[in-house]
Amino acid sequence: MSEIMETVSRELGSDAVILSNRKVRQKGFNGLFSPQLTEATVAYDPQQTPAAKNFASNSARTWKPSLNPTQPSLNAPIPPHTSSNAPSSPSLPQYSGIRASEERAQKLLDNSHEQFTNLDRRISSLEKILSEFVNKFQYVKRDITYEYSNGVNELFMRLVAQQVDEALAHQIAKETDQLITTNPEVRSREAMEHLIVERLGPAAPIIHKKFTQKVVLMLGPTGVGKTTTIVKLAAEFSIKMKKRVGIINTDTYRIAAQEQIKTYSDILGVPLGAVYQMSELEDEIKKMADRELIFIDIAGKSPGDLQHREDIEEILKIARPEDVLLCVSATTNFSSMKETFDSYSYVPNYNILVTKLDETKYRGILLNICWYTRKRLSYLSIGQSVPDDIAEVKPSEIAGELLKDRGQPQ
Ligand SMILES: Nc1nc2c(ncn2[C@@H]2O[C@H](COP(=O)(O)OP(=O)(O)OP(=O)(O)O)[C@@H](O)[C@H]2O)c(=O)[nH]1
Ligand SMILES: [Mg+2]
Repeated sequence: MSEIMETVSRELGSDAVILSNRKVRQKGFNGLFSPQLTEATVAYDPQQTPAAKNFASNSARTWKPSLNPTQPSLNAPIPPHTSSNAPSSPSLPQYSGIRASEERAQKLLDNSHEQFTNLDRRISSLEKILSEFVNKFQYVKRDITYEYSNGVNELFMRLVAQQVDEALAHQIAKETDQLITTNPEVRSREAMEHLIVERLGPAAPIIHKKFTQKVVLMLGPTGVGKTTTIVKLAAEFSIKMKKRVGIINTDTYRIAAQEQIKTYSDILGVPLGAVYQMSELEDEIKKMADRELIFIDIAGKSPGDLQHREDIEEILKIARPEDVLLCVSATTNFSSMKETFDSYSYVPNYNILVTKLDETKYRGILLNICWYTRKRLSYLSIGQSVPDDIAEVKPSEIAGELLKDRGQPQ
């Protein structure tokens, strides 16, 4: 090493730096018998060694001095780059090395570090963009793997865009494919519409038979629109269908709730019974012996509330409602809605009334509900206006809405 240092200093100037060194053997058979060599990589500033300027454009090279320091070019593996303009010095040995002073090397290192950091940043941002892109088109990719035929793909996309559960949309698309394969005369849209209508099942509005009394119980989570819907239905049956209607309110511990339903029943001219304790329910029903339709309203509570469940079970036992309507809001996401349905599983039989459809443009939730619960839809509430904003369920219209061409998905 001391020989090398001496040679480097002499040949390349005192600023030259030895970057690394290692023991090597001469290549080939002779190398087995020759002594070990030391290979050094040296950096120096070509500006300070004018004679070496003609090497400046070359990349890093190694210099292998021989055992004899006076012949440093003996093992130089790379011939020096020569330029007709560049001065050559016969006194300089043919060596190679990184041509930069220590500061210059440091500067280069700093620069490249900065460049790497920038590059790293740009790669990270590209990665982000790419992963967003992949996420966005994931369902398209999954869809493509199914390769539905004859425009079924397009219809499938419309279902998903309407927030039909993807698993359900696939089921329907597959069945549509099978249907049009076995019945080539049927168009894909017709086939899919048929399958949707089948899944929605027939609507289940309240049907009142003459000379009978029917009790209708309205259930559902807090604030979904139970009371408002009862008032709409009471108006529909009393004003339009000329039925004798009564309302029993069991939501009596909230003054506001009592006032709300009292105001409406006064306007409609419909008698209102109030139940403060479940033991009073039977008497209140008896008081309404002349009523053809009795609607029972209950307080909104979390469906998991045990007292609430006991109260409902008590009402079911005493009032024996022929129709139970479970009220859910279309603005609730499907996962939370499933929880609601699960928590009312103790109710033996009910139909579903969906409110607040005016607050969402998606109709997929209606199909999801029927698919998940296997229950039927009774009415749709489509606004706050009493008594107008209530509509009967028309499965073919819902299917039409779900498959409507709305142009390019956003
Ligand atoms: N946009 C819209 N609002 C509705 C609809 N139905 C009810 N509402 C509104 O929802 C709010 C709650 O309605 P309520 O009828 O008091 O709901 P509830 O289920 O009886 O509430 P609780 O008794 O507190 O559980 C009110 O502001 C209603 O006007 C509907 O179809 N669309
Ligand atoms: Mg209410």
